[in-house]
Amino acid sequence: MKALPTYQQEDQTITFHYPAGELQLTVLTPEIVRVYQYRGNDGASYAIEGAKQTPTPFTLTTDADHYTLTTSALTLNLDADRHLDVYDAQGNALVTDYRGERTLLDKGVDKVHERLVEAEGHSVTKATTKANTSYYEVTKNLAPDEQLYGLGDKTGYLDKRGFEYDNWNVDYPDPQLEILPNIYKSIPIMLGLKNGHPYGLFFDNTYKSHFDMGKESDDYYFYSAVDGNLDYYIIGGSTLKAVVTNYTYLTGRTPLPQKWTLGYQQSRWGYSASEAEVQAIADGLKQHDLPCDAIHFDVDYMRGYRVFTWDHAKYADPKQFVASLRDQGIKVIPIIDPGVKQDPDYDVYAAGVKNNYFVKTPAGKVYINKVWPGDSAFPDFGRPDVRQWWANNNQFLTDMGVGGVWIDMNEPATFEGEIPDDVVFHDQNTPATHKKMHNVYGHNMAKATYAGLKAQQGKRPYVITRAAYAGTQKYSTVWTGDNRSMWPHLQMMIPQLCNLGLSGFSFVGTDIGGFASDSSAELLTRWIEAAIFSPLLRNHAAMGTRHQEPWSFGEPTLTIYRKYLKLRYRFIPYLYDLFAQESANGLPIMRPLVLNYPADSRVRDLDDEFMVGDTVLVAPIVQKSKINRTVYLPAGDWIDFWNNREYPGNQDILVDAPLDKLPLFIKKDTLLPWGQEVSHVAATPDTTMTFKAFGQNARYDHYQDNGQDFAYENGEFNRYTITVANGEASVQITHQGFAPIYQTITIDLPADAVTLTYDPASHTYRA
Ligand code: MIG
Repeated sequence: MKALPTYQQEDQTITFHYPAGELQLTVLTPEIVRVYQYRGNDGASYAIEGAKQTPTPFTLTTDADHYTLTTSALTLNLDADRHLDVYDAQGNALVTDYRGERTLLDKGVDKVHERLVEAEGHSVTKATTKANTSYYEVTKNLAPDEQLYGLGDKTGYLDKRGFEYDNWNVDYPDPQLEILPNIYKSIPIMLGLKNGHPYGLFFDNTYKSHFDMGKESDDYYFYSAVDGNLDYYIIGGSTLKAVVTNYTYLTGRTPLPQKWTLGYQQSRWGYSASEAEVQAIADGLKQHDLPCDAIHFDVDYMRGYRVFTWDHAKYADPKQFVASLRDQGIKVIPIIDPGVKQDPDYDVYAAGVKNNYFVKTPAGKVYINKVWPGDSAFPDFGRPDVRQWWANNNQFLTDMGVGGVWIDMNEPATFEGEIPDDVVFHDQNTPATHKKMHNVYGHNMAKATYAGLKAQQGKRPYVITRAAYAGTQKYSTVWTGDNRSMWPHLQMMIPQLCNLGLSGFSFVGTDIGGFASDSSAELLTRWIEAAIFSPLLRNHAAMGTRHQEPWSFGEPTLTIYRKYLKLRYRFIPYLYDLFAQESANGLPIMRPLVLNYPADSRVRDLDDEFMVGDTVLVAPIVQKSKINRTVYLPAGDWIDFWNNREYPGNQDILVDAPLDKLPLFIKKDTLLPWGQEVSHVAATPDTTMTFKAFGQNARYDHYQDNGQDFAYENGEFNRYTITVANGEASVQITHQGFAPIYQTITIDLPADAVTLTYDPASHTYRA
């Protein structure tokens, strides 16, 4: 038997001295343990900020052939061969090292044929071998009953098992189908259910890395990286929800957004080419009675695509125009790209050159590649001073009165080939490479933008980014980039947004109607229905595609679209409540059924239904020409939102869904806040709130604040508990800190409605 390595313990970190190198285990909390091996890479995490280690009791014991580290939630066995096996407190295996050799896939192709097939233009998926792609590998056992989730924005299905993915932020023009290994974001958190037991694994390495989620073999999954330290976190928790809460404890949570950001947003690449075109869209929305809170300005508003400029040839007085839209209830969200046009007469470029703010070639010249403005330089966002400069540049936009900033192309994407690996970027203040900093480029740009908006606006910053790394959720919302107007992309929206949610990204959305290619009346209709609960609700399309504004296809599209936008505004107080909870527990707004019902094997790979919070179940039509579908209802009783019909759960039901119907179910004994019918989210606080009861017994916690700034951090908010017991309604104020408290609260019961009035003397609500 091999001898166990010696070890040293310092506080909650134990360093094991293996002949092949040291391995460290650090107990951060009872449910989070870090596994670390220094491999020459210095620098701190971009995903994790601040000290996350809490004083945690644990024991370390020595058995004949392994050490055992035990916390109240996890048991880790580490043997003489560095194999690590992790169990939950009940002894169920969660994450255990695979002992065998990898069995490389045999595709049955000899070298001669491989060359022929490739010459004809087909790609041959080769086995990933140790030699060509990986610097190290972490290979874990797969159980026959094991599902894998998370991984951020990857294409495909809810259960990632059977697929492989890369972590390297890219802007591919190809349709984002399930065979694409990577798109814009790298969020290397995977969650698993092994024989029903939940766990998370977070690989904190910014270098290019690879996940094989049991594609190569049914017996194992593996993670490999081209460089970087071995640095991963084993995350336990008694439920899948607890794992998500623990992961977001580590990497952070989406902060409470401004309330209006939950409103509808209209966009198209091209609108902002003139004031008149934008005004026509605002007029169209108003004329067609479509509620809306924002219009996005794509690259056309700038002067020759120079960031932080506004083309005065197209806009007589941009500031005044932005103000006028604001008066019409519409906020402006301009786009900003990282590439700064190479033009010595342009102040942003000149300042960047003068202060050495741009990334450089190894020879020390400003690195230039082409993007929208032509030859451009790229800010070195890893550096704190560059982030501060970029934050300050946003003053140009905030002075204009914009509502938020949309950041794009920040993978970074370039037109003339990828930036070479060795271009000099900085990791904070230390020289590093593109190879190391690529995957956190968008993250750092988002962080800088957030800081600028926060300082300049004093409001909760609204940033929307395309590229991201784990932890970017603290600074920005995300959209899923350039999808297409095709049914597979509507289908993919559900698992993609659900997996983003499980990966810590709660404020997410897709381009409704599809970005590239031409939309159609039916596709747009089904898309707005399916997306109506996605936190980020934006219709966006590429220049040159068929118009897909809600009125573009005439009737019945317009009427149906309007019906769902109005429904969305009714649900905004609910979504806002979910964000108030999310900022404390990290649980996503839009979520797969498996998060709420992990014990139900029927929902572990369900791709065409999702839930909003714990009580709203959505089963959209995502296939062309369908007018009905089966809906799986999990445990409990369910009420059809449209006709109040009740169904027991644990069964599939067949539901009619003609073009204007989104199948929607509410769990029995639920209360939901029900917003007013408005055209824009009000800037003034509501004086009244309605709650709709589904069933005779329910309880609901509701949150209210000014919906805009950070005053809530000083206690300026109200919390209410609404209770319906045997059909009797009552309201308790559980926190009172926001002066404009509701004057009346109405509870819509199945049979009648009750209105309670606030009594300032007793701080209570009375009939
Ligand atoms: O190369 O700014 O994903 O939303 O409309 C295209 C133009 C650059 C890509 C974004 C898309 C945006 C477009 N941009």
